[in-house]
Amino acid sequence: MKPIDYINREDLYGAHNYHPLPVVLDRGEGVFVWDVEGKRYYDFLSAYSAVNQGHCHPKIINALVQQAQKLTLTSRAFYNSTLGEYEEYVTKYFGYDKVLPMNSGAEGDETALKLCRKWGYVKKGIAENQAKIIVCNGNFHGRTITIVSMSNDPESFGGFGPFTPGFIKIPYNDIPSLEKALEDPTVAGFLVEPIQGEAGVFVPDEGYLKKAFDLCKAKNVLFIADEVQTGIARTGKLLACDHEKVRPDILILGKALSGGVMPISAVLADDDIMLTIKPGEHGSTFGGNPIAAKVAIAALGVIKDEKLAENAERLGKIFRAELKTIKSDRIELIRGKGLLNAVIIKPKGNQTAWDVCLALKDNGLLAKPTHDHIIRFAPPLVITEAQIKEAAGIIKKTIENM
Ligand code: IF1
Repeated sequence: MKPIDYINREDLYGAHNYHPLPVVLDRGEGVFVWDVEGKRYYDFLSAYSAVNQGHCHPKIINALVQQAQKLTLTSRAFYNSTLGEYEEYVTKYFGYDKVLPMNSGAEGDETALKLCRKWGYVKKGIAENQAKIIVCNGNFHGRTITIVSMSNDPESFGGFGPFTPGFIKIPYNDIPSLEKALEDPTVAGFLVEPIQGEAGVFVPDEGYLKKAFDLCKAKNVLFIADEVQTGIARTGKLLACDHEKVRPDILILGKALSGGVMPISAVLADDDIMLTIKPGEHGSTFGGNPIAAKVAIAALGVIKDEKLAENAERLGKIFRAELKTIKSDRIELIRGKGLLNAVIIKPKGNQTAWDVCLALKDNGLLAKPTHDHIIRFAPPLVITEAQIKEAAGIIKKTIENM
């Protein structure tokens, strides 16, 4: 089969809810992926930051295989020998009393929303069905009906109404708007991405998260951080909130919690919040399954053992400095934190960021455009200094030649 045959088969039998770059991947190891013809690429998407630990990390794959041969799923109708081990590990790792395990990032966000509302009624005393949650324009929290109800991007919500009520939308990175929204006594929570990923790696002003957190505290409102994409070492700290020493009341994790091996998400909170949800009120068939438990322990272990937060912090600085040496009028702005970066491309004729990504692919580096004019660069965090310099060289050569 040729690459085009794989592409046509997906096109014929799969729903058309994606428009992938025309490359057919077959194998991955560390920072590299290979296509079906054996060509090697730097992976500068890392499956949207799920593969922070690198493709097929041997320690994570070993945990997966070992557990898969022993016990895969019990459901939560019974106790098992792995869930408690994971719950103890992950709560101590991030410093929370409790964890609620789910699968996808969207489920993590949905869980956090339910938890926040429940806390609002049980602890804050908000009248039944009145709880509101403040969200930010430009957000991306997933694809469910409730989550797209929070979105102001027509591509996400258009055609999918009616929507879930109970959200107040304010501009991101705007403290006065938050202050105003917080005047409503029925507000239970503020949900925020510490850096907006889908919006094009939009980094808020320094101090925004801390000020927002303090304002929430003053109004007895829960600060909920969606660190599904920014968390687990991606931005140069374990959590992006750590840059401002903010400890979210509710923390949502996903993606790299499994190192890209399977869908694993988690919501972390202290007892005062988490224990407002009682038996039977929330759950998931697969959430916290034995394979996920072992995989997540291994994936988090790799982050610490290989000092991936430190690596992301150091190499992120080198990467942005290298990109700034690109001599091209096509580059409008380079921004990011750690190894979550984006380049804003000025359109030239009818050439867009998509065309730049096609040229990068031809030169052996995979990245994905977002919003026509932004390219996200987020390699696995196991990348070395020599590799990041070589990759930056590919980007430089590609853009300068366009
Ligand atoms: C797709 C973007 C990235 C997320 C945050 C929750 C979720 C995501 C902050 C939901 C998911 C994804 C999903 C992916 C594209 C992608 C993405 F471009 F859309 F914004 F990563 F940058 N919170 N992000 O970023 O997690 O349910 O998917 O596990 O194809 O939709 P999920």
